[in-house]
Amino acid sequence: MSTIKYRTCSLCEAMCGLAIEVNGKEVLSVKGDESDPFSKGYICPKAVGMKDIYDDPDRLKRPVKKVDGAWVEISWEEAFDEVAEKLLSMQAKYGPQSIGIYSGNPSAHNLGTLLTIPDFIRSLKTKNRFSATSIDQLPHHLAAQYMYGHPFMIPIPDIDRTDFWLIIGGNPLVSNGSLMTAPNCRGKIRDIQERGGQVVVIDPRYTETARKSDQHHFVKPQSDVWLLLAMINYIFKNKKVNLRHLINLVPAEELQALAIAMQPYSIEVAARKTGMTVENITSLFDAFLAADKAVCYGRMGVSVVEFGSLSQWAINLINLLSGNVDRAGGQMFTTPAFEIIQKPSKGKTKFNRWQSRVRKLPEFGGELPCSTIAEEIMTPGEGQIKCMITNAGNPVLSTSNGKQVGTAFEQLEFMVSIDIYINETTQYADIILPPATGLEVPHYDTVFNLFAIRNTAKFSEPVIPKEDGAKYDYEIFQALTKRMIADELPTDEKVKAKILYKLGMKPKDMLAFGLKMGGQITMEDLANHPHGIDLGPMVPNLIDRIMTEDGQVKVMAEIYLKDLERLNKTIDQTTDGLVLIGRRHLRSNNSWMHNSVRLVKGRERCTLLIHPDDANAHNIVEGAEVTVQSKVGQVTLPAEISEEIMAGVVSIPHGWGHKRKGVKMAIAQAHAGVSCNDLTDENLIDQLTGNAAVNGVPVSIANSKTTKTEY
Ligand SMILES: Nc1nc2c(c(=O)[nH]1)N[C@H]1C(S)=C(S)[C@@H](COP(=O)(O)OP(=O)(O)OC[C@H]3O[C@@H](n4cnc5c(=O)[nH]c(N)nc54)[C@H](O)[C@@H]3O)O[C@H]1N2
Ligand SMILES: Nc1nc2c(c(=O)[nH]1)N[C@H]1C(S)=C(S)[C@@H](COP(=O)(O)OP(=O)(O)OC[C@H]3O[C@@H](n4cnc5c(=O)[nH]c(N)nc54)[C@H](O)[C@@H]3O)O[C@H]1N2
Ligand code: SF4
Ligand SMILES: [Mo]
Repeated sequence: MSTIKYRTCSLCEAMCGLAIEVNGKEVLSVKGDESDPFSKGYICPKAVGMKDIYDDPDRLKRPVKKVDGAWVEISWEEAFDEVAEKLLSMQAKYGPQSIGIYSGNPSAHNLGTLLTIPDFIRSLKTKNRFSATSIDQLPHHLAAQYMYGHPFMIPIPDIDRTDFWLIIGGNPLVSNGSLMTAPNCRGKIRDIQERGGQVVVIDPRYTETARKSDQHHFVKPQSDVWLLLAMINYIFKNKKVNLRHLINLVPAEELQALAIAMQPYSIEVAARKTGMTVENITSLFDAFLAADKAVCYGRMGVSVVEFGSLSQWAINLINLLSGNVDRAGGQMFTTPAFEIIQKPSKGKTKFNRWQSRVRKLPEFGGELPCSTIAEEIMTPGEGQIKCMITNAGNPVLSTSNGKQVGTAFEQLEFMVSIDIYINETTQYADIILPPATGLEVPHYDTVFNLFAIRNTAKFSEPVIPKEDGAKYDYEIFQALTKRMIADELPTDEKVKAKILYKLGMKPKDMLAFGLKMGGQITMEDLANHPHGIDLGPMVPNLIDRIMTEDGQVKVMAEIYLKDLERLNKTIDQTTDGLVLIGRRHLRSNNSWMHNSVRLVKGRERCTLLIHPDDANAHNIVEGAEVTVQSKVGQVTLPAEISEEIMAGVVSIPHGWGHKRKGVKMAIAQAHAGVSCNDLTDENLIDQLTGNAAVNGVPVSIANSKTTKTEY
């Protein structure tokens, strides 16, 4: 007999409610949960991918070890013992820095991982910690840290109540929002328009979101920062600063200094850099400032670029100065039931406390930029990484110059991956520890509720019990941590028992504790509401919550002023050749969901999107196999000629490139595509944070053939 179970989708940030029909261990259907107070029945095509992952014959269920080049199954105990033994011997032989760890995107969607991985990482004692954060959103964390006092105090656009939504370098119709958890962005845009508001998109591509917006402007990649700074200057020049209730939080002398610092950034310069006209820029600024409630939102197109930090700082400032922070319809701060923001101890800015060994890039939140992984493995000397752990990440496809990362992994003495597949990254591991995943895992979003446009809460029990002998991610981390610290435990039996008790706690119990501390809801409330609980819209709270040392919003910081100097040096810089940007597709999720037939079927998606003028200039015809080259590598893929991309810009989606020796994902390999990160350059970064710059990479066309070639 079949039953319906309710669960939050854990694939992207949108937290859609799913209604899943199961019969025992069989998944019959995946639909949207109409009663979910947040997503109200909305889902995207990826949701059904949850079933495909569950059913995937290529998914690993037991630990595997590489023996003479072949994978053999081993027991969990053997795997844990061997991994811990190897890690401890590395620590002893080369010192703790010899271990590197990279955590990928699904970690942020995994309650167990989030609550247990910190202990494991501490047990490694290494500073060589990396994650996908530094090829994604470091600029947002830096701006939150400097302006509001905590890296997670990222202000969220209140698109449910805004009248004017300015979207710069984001494609929420496809991505369903990022650092803005908002299911059904299509519906949200329609709602804004129906209440008389406007949506404006600024993007080098006429995107799916742009098509539904009221206005779209093409903009040259990497140039937005000039537009954003010009807007701040325009606000000052036209005396439009309106801090409303936050007036006492912003020191007047800082505002004055900011106004002076912004003076060089004119609309004329912005027009020259972006390719927009002076008239279009001026009317855009005027329309934004005339709206009662407006919000400027920028995502990957202004985060993973060379001036990502300045851009995200500027976006926060535009919202603040125009009176749109901590107010309905502007940028607001969430109050999740499980609060992960703790007041930082005074003066403890977790930024640049140490630097990477080779390139001296700054640490942020205890992590180093992932653009440094390969060099930290391949450059000999004290502190060289000799052993790597990857967890829920695929850096060979997802980080800059990924091919080089693969080459580096080949040189390691030992590598272990906690992952469900033998893919482009984990193929280099000596041991893979595969957790139960997706529908088999209990779920609560501790991270994405923090970024959600409305406060809600939902706990889901596993839809299907994990198989006998399978382990959750958290069980893997706990088993490894216990082994790592076994010899360091105190002799006092009572203290020892306490430490071990804490290390063995179930995520559900930790969640219960966290909710109790938050004081909004209990586990019992959650159990009584399988569709989720609505906790209402975001509310103004900044005056009470601000976490800077002096309780003031910091609009000026030395680090940004210094970075303006770096920007100013590029004022006369022009690009002659083509520049590469990325794109996402509704049926793709970064690099790891291409092993589902229904998600990869249809027209080839890993194409080189190129403008007709550029295609003509290079004698490229539709479908021709084009070899694109950058400073670090080349790829060959079919051309898709379209005016939806700006002239001078080409686009390749990331997350493809599955045809590599050693990968064991049959469907993905049959729809392989190429990896755009074989073109992105690990030296192209946002210098301030070390965040990768994968949008705006200079490339050239090396070759084009009209006949299709195999790759
Ligand atoms: N050029 C370019 N590069 C980009 C981007 C871009 O826009 N352009 N985007 C960047 C962004 S925003 C991100 S977030 C990163 C993502 O980069 P990564 O996080 O490195 O890559 P993913 O593709 O998310 O890989 C997820 C991995 O987790 C595994 N996995 C899935 N479920 C589970 C689970 O339950 N447990 C465990 N242990 N493993 C699991 C999958 O098999 C896969 O190996 O890519 C970045 N790279
Ligand atoms: N379907 C699907 N959904 C996803 C994901 C996925 O892989 N697939 N990944 C998830 C993850 S991990 C993340 S972080 C989010 C990302 O969410 P988004 O940021 O909304 O997604 P992107 O498609 O990367 O959008 C970036 C946009 O910036 C534009 N762009 C590129 N360079 C520039 C530039 O220099 N200036 C401007 N103004 N625009 C530029 C691109 O054309 C693109 O439209 O999506 C999440 N949701
Ligand atoms: S939008 Fe994201 S959360 Fe919603 S169903 Fe699709 S993948 Fe899942
Ligand atoms: Mo991301």
